[in-house]
Amino acid sequence: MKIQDKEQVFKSVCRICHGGCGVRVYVRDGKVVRVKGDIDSSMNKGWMCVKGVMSPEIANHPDRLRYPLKRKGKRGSGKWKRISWDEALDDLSKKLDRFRKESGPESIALGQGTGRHHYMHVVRFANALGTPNWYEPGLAQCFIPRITVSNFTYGGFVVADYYGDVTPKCILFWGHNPLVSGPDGEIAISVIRALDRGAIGIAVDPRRSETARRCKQWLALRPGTDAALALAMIHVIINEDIYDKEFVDKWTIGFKELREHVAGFTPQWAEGITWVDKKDIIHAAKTYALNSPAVLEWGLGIEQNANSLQTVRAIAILRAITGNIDIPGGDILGMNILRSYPTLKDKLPEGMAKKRLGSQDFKLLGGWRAFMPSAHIPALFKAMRTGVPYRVRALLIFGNNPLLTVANSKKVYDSLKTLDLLVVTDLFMTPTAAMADYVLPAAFWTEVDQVIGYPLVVENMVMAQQSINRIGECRQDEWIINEFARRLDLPGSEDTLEDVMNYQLKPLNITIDELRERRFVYPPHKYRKFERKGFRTPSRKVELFSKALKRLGYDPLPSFKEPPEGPVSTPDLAKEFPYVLTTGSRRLEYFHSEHRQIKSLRRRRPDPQVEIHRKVAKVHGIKQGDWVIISSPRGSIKMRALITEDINPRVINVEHGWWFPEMPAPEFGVFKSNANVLTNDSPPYDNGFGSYQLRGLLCKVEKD
Ligand SMILES: Nc1nc2c(c(=O)[nH]1)N[C@H]1C(S)=C(S)[C@@H](COP(=O)(O)OP(=O)(O)OC[C@H]3O[C@@H](n4cnc5c(=O)[nH]c(N)nc54)[C@H](O)[C@@H]3O)O[C@H]1N2
Ligand SMILES: Nc1nc2c(c(=O)[nH]1)N[C@H]1C(S)=C(S)[C@@H](COP(=O)(O)OP(=O)(O)OC[C@H]3O[C@@H](n4cnc5c(=O)[nH]c(N)nc54)[C@H](O)[C@@H]3O)O[C@H]1N2
Ligand code: SF4
Ligand SMILES: [Mo]
Repeated sequence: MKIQDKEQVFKSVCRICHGGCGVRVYVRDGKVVRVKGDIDSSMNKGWMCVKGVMSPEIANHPDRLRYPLKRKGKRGSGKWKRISWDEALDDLSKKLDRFRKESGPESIALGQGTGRHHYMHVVRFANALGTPNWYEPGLAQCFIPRITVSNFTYGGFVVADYYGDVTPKCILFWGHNPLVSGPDGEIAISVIRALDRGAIGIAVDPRRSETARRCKQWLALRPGTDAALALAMIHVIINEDIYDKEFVDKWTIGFKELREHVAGFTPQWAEGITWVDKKDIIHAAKTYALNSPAVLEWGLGIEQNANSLQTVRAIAILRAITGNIDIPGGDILGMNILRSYPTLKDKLPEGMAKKRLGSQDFKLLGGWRAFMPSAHIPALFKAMRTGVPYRVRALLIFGNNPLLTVANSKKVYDSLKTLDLLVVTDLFMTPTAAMADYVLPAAFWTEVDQVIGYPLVVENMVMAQQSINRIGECRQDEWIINEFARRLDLPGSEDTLEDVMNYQLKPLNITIDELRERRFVYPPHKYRKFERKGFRTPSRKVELFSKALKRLGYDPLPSFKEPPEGPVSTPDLAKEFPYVLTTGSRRLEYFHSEHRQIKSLRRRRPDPQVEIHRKVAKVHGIKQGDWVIISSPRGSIKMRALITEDINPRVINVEHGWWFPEMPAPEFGVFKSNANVLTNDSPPYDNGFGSYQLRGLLCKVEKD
């Protein structure tokens, strides 16, 4: 056997999703040939999801971008010229320098996707470059409401405790399907183990999701009405006197105000709004309150609406009045063992924060009280199209596919067309990349170095991901950003990625080299941290009534608001579009708009699917597997019918992220089955975060 034929094994961490599955990566001739779950990893004990297992097919796919490309001919002509990294970086740095001198750094926007290794490095780049305008398509629609509300209410973000000796007795899954959409705070296997050990599951979800199928109770509510359900559950728990009195007395403020506030929010009231039977509301509230320790697994279902702040607040309060915070087997506050990423926020020039698009309107997304101030996407894309309040000339994207993942895709298309410069860094030629002037090839997870704080935001443990091999001229996004920073002589450009990782690891007293050796650091978890110094809120208690929110001009106690588009708010529209539309529930095989070109995954799920209740399918003469036209006031798309009993009969669910790599460039069928052709980016938005409705809109269906 020749020496190079030998298989080498490396230990690392899969990062196709936000997860942290410990893995063994088998490499032959510099190529990843196999990835296996690592039996020694306390996280996943050898388990992996199907995407992770298919990593070699993704890593070595013939369509992977391998070299920097520059557009030849007209934008979107699909003609490219291969260029060197030096040429790409030199050209682009000159252009960026010109834009910032001619039109100010705010005319350059940075875009990125969800929770990737380079996330905070893009924020660092924005600050160093001096632009306040960076965005991510999640944020207002994903995670920022949960993080911000947790910070205001309990002084820190919480995650379910599946890691200690105590198993939760009850798991309330609220708009979350962790058996498939793992993970933000857990991997599916942890949830499965807890359910197997007897935790009682309750699911609040218009669909009987994979997770809901494992639950004792399924509340099939009307999308977008979660706040009403949560308020009624608070009402029941207080009225039935089953709240945790000791915790409430000692560790909360505003209970009296809350009690008065929810007096009218009866299960009867909520039944009319949510379409959930009042008996089921009472039963769910009692089960959750009487089975401590309980965890509340909240997901996207509660954020993708125009009342995200108060919806998330109402649900957050449930944890507090039942005393389930930071106890073994409950929802635990983070250990936050890393030093925060050096984002160079003090380098953003004075006055720039005020120029951040949308920051004046949505203080919790873009203002000074924001967790991680970013631009409001509809405001940013509008500025591209209209030049109001100023022109946005360039957009540099690091791993985001806005044509698929931002609301109202046709408007996104019109916005991108107006740019003087569009640069996309990605693994593959996506429909968004095909519109670019320059396309840069990104590194896959086996080609990346990273310090991972896990779970997201709470950082109870730290793991190392290591670059194992290299494909073509692909480069890690942080390297690309550092090369721009060096050429533009930006602050911080002297720091290498290694320096940044070592900076993060300082509190643990280890270096990145040592972490790679040890693979992870997982200090014993400390519970009831609040008993020493209180909660990290102004009152040092859980703030059921939030004075801080009141001062910012928001309701200090949560309320329900009808979704702006829906059968109640827009009854005339509902005559033409009689069903409530929800979008985006995840599939195991795909991560958002990714993986449609990966044959082993596509084979398992070849077509986009629309979930329709059996009774509705019958009314419209739709049979299993038929192509169906789904229309909203914004447009129409086609998907195959998945006829089921596992959905509220008045609700239609469509997958998101669908494009067809096998269809002709440059569009790759981007408007054919794309959920965001149906969604709306127009006001009204949530008044704190600027969230738009991706769930709870109106639609109609007909056979194609
Ligand atoms: N209708 C509807 N729309 C939604 C949602 C919904 O539920 N419904 N969900 C929203 C949510 S929660 C989110 S978070 C967003 C996600 O939105 P995006 O982050 O835009 O989604 P992805 O398709 O995962 O990622 C975009 C691109 O990143 C590339 N990529 C992967 N890894 C890397 C890397 O390391 N470097 C670089 N440079 N590129 C990489 C992928 O190939 C892909 O083309 O979508 C949002 N859009
Ligand atoms: N395989 C895979 N895993 C992923 C992702 C992926 O694309 N693929 N994306 C990652 C990202 S960025 C995120 S944010 C997470 C999201 O993961 P989750 O938070 O689990 O989000 P979803 O699966 O989109 O939706 C969860 C459930 O909400 C239900 N739902 C829809 N509308 C409503 C509503 O109005 N109210 C309530 N209560 N429920 C509703 C849906 O039917 C669905 O079952 O997943 C992450 N993990
Ligand atoms: S859940 Fe799947 S994609 Fe996510 S880290 Fe684990 S194996 Fe990778
Ligand atoms: Mo997300």
